[in-house]
Amino acid sequence: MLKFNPLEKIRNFVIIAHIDAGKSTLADRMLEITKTVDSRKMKPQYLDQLELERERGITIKMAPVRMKYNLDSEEFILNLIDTPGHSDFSYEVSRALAAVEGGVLLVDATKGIQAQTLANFYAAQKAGLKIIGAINKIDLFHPSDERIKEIIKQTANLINCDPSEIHLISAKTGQGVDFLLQTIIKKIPHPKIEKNNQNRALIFDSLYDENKGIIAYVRIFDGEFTNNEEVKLFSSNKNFKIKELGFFMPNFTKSEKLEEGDIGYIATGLKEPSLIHIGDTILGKNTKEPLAGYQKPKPVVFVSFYPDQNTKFEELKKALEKLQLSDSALTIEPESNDALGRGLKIGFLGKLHFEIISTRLSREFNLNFLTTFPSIEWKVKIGNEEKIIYDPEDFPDHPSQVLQKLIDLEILTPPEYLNNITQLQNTFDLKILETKTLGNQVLLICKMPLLELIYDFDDKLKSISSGFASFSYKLNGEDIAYVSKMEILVASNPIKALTRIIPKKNIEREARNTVLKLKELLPRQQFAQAIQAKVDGKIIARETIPALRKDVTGYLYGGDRSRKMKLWQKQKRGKEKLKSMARVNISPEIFREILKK
Ligand SMILES: Nc1nc2c(ncn2[C@@H]2O[C@H](COP(=O)(O)OP(=O)(O)OP(=O)(O)O)[C@@H](O)[C@H]2O)c(=O)[nH]1
Ligand SMILES: [Mg+2]
Repeated sequence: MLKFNPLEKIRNFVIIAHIDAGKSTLADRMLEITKTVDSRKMKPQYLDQLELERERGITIKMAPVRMKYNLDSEEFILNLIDTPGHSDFSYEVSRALAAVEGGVLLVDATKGIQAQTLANFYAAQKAGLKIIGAINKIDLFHPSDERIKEIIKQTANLINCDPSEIHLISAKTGQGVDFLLQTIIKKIPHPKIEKNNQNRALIFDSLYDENKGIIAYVRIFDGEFTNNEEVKLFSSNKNFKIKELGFFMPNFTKSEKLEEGDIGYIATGLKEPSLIHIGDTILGKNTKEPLAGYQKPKPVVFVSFYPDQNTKFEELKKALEKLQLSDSALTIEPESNDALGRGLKIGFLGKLHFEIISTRLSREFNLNFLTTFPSIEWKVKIGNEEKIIYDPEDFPDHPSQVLQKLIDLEILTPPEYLNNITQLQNTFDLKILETKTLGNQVLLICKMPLLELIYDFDDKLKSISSGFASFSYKLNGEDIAYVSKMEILVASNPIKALTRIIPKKNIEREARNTVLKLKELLPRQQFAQAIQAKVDGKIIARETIPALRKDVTGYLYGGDRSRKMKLWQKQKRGKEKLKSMARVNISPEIFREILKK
């Protein structure tokens, strides 16, 4: 008699797509069909559990969930990982890809194939996954609509399958989702053992828990793990006893053991974040060799964080390290500044990533802090010395040469917006190198300085194309940059957080725009205050913030009001005042306003 192999009953898969294609909504229908979540508890985008995910209507974290489904009176285990679509969170996607055997590539019927559809598809293909194509939001179309036929054709072309294999679904109404689940079982291969007699788990994500310590999200590749077992972390060479293990249902649900092919969690009881590395292997009995880990992404946006008011440096550091456990794309390095003291230089994968972390730090950890202006990495030469500058404040006045990073950019658009996109070359330092046709869309191959992504390139591209054009990019090469440092002075005192690096050719215009915007954004005081932009020792733009009306110090400073008033009164002239101006807290929203072209 054939030995029953439990691996054959498991399917591990991701849902991948461009932002807003309906991945989390599709996950909702799967949770319902498989009765994983009680219908009374169901809410839209159920797996988006972070407060910020719900507020912004986007997925930030990947979310694993274990479901059960009966097909031909056999019960299958379906481990689904929902992924984010925004490119700032693409590291979440790539880690999820390494934990599964297959994926559903979702295409939004109202948009067709988009830039992240392509980027995610190629990443999944490289990871060797079996891909099933599905066109979502079909409820918005008549079945015979020509546009749908075209999207089916293009999706089939991309995946290299027959158009008849592309699923037509509505994550909203549930149409076609049951059939999709059956295809997942039939077409996605079941997990296979990598090595016999080994016990290995890949850590693809983690989370900090006050009681259980660090919880590792794992894919068991070989062998099994049981409660209370002594195991070891490969890279930190740290032994620990498994405190608890189990599955995502989608909440943590205890079990006795995790077996090969499973996706689940292991509570380590460890409290020290530096011991757990994403991509590390947990080694069980008789096991020495690790699994292949991940290539870490390169951060592109840098912001320094300094503790403020009652917040201590150590608290800020600990909070960031806890966030890093569940957001391993973050990089953290200590830093210090004359006026601001000890701080941390944080590397992000984009502007949105920075905004999210900044908001989580103040909301979830209740911390007060100041940040510098979001910056990219500048390679600066002064004489023979070469330095990498991340904080605009450190930028020298007369460098002999400055190098900046460039990106290869791919823009995918319906042809009717081609003209508008070409016009973007007037606003941004964008060079369109080549245009190709891709089905009924146009693919533009472009080059652009990375700096332009800090501005509102993404929003502008979206608005000039009614949301139809999309882009993806990768870092590639560097070029000489002609840039200068611009400082902003309020009542003659420089505000550190507003110092930034700007291309010389735009500097007059940027200076004017910035002081005009700040005039609106900064609070008024008892007396009229000059607001000035200074470059190379010269004031090149000036506005006046009119006097009072009412005191709105709150806009400028975080924290409690009576405290602020005391601070305000205590504030002395001269050095004291200069220091306090250096400590002005600028919110990510103000940065975003200033960065609009
Ligand atoms: N009409 C219609 N709307 C849908 C369908 N699926 C999703 N939507 C809507 O599309 C929007 C985005 O849905 P989400 O499920 O959050 O999309 P997502 O792909 O998870 O987005 P990210 O995780 O941020 O990349 C929401 O407003 C959904 O209600 C569908 O089948 N039909
Ligand atoms: Mg989502």
